[in-house]
Amino acid sequence: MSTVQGRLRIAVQKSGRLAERSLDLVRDAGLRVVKGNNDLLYRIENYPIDLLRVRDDDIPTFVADGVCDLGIVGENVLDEVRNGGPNAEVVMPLGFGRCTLKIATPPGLDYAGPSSLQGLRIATSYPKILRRFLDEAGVDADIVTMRGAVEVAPRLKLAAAICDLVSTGATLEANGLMARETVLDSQAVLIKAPTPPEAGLQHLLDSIVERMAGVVSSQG
Ligand code: PRT
Ligand code: ZN
Repeated sequence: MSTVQGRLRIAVQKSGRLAERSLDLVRDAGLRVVKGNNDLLYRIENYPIDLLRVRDDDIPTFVADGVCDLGIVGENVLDEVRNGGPNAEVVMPLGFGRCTLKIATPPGLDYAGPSSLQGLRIATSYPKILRRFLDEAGVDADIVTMRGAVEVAPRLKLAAAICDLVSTGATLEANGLMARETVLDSQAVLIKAPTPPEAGLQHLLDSIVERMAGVVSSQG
């Protein structure tokens, strides 16, 4: 390793639902994480690797641009951020962070399938994924993009329906909403840059991926 000039970078969520499990995976793969004095960057002390700790929304772009070599992010975010240019490649699903993007409405709405959404306003943090779903269903509806608190939109009359992530269903229930359609099943995935790492780091990258795969498969 002494001839290696650079360091690999792995993008992980700084704080939130994927943060802890992402660090666990890194540690279980044999990487010793040391917290630096810089909150954005953790160092791996036994390999030339750094963890870049960022908002999950930034991870697909960092990896697509090759600013980071690997990343851990939800399929929902990866899908929403995808654009026309070179994209990050999915290496493997990681078996955590499972959730489902669902369309939900108040129970009073007479619902007989996606066509019942025709002409309605739907609030979501995932406008691109929702638009694709509606287009495929041949439904023309208005999408209102909200960064958070999507579940309160119907009560505030901001929208007639929502499209939001669901795991236990407690949030929908607490807000008196009924799940109507599944738009996307999601879990955390390992992604990699479309371009190889700088010279000398490919072998390390391959071995990290291999060990992570071992950890994931041992967790069944
Ligand atoms: O700050 P940053 O941008 O990094 O984080 P964030 O706030 O955007 O995301 P975060 O930490 O909330 O979620 C990160 C990822 O975890 C998501 O992109 C999903 O891939 C995954 N995940 C798994 C979930 C959930 N389960 C989940 N239940 N993300 C969000 N939720 C929310 C949902 O939006 C709703 O508000 O939890 C609520 C519903 O949960 P239940 O259990 O009541 O159904
Ligand atoms: Zn986010």
